[in-house]
Amino acid sequence: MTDFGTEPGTGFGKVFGNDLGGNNLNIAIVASRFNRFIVDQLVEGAADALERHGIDEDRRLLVWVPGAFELPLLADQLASSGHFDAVIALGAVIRGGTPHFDYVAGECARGLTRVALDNGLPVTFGVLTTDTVEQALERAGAGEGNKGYDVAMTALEMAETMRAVENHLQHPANNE
Ligand code: INI
Repeated sequence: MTDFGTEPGTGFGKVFGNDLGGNNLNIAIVASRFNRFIVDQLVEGAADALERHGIDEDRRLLVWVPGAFELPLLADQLASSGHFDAVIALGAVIRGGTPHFDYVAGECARGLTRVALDNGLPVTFGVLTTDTVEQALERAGAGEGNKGYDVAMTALEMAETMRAVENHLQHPANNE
């Protein structure tokens, strides 16, 4: 059996998570143009988080698609390319103006989950699903109230965690 050593004071041989280092990560954003005045703000929030955590512009890619329903397909193309450590999906589905809200929002969420699991890559869900435009705008504000910012942070943490766990599983002795 592999001896993972002991992380002092934690009760575990090894602990991973909570690392937002952002070292040398390549990050793709796929964003939907529907309700673009809101999604633009999510993209800005995500870019701000990546900037603050040292992801240089040449390590960031942004792809626009027509609507949230199209996000999973592009996310899959990006995730399966082998070029990225995480994919961030951004969009806004608003019930007020969307009779087929449940289909668009539901299939988008389901599709993105599948992309993450099929590719073994973090795909974060930055798609606002709200009853009104006002609620969506509240979640796309400046700083920490911005869902784009939040899911970019999640993408960085997940990418770092998966990288660290993978490295540890491949070479446990190097990480003691
Ligand atoms: N797409 C969205 O991203 N948000 C919405 O609120 C929305 N509404 O209201 O319908 C929406 N519809 C378009 C959908 O995502 C697809 O682009 C379209 O059905 C073509 O496949």
